[in-house]
Amino acid sequence: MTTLTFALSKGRIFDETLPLLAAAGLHPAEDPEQSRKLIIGTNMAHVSMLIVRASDVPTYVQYGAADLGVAGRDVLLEHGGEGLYQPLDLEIGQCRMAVATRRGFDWAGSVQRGGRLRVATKYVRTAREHFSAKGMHADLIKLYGSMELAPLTGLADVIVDLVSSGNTLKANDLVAVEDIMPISSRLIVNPAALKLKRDRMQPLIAALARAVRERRAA
Ligand code: PRT
Ligand code: MG
Repeated sequence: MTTLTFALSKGRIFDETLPLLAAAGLHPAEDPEQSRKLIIGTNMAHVSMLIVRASDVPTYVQYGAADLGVAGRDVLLEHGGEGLYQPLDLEIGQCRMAVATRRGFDWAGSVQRGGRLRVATKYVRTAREHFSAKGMHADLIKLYGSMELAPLTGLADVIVDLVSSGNTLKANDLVAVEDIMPISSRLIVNPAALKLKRDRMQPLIAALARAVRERRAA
């Protein structure tokens, strides 16, 4: 019997994917926030879940260590998307990728001058493409967390980060000066698994697509 492994990250992706999975009839046997298990069974004997870090989900699926998964568009752009089929926008984890600066930073002037900018971000690839398309020279500084601190400490002039409510920026005296793109989470699938496990995969993808449509209509 073919089995399916589904890679998910804890936190907002898991929480927001759960109702879609439930609508597709799939229920994890444990709560990953409570359990230390990294492989979690489900009510469907042939489906199990892998709990991995958000930025590792595309890697697991690309190499076939997981058959499918859920990843943010931000994460997929940094990964590059090689070896991944992306059949469905799940419309969860919605936010936007934006450029932010310290309140009072002369962003308009610096764009006009086309000068050098120091940019701190976790999203180096996306940031590089964005500034190069604007014809601006960006010195990129890779960070792994709390980008908001960079402009406050003089590490960078601007950051490229995700913004949802805007509360984090506000609390740190930062302002979004430019939107780069809207972000949401996508279903990603290993192309070989899609072929070899089509009988198991197709009904699950179809059920998730239906759940997304129903959620949108609600
Ligand atoms: O935590 P870890 O380093 O393991 O990974 P991660 O931080 O990438 O994972 P997680 O679970 O925090 O985020 C998973 C995915 O959720 C991301 O890849 C995005 O696609 C999506 N998502 C949606 C967000 C946000 N909204 C979001 N607001 N991810 C992060 N944020 C952060 C943002 O970086 C900023 O620090 O929340 C803060 C801003 O929020 P507001 O509401 O104050 O504007
Ligand atoms: Mg996080």
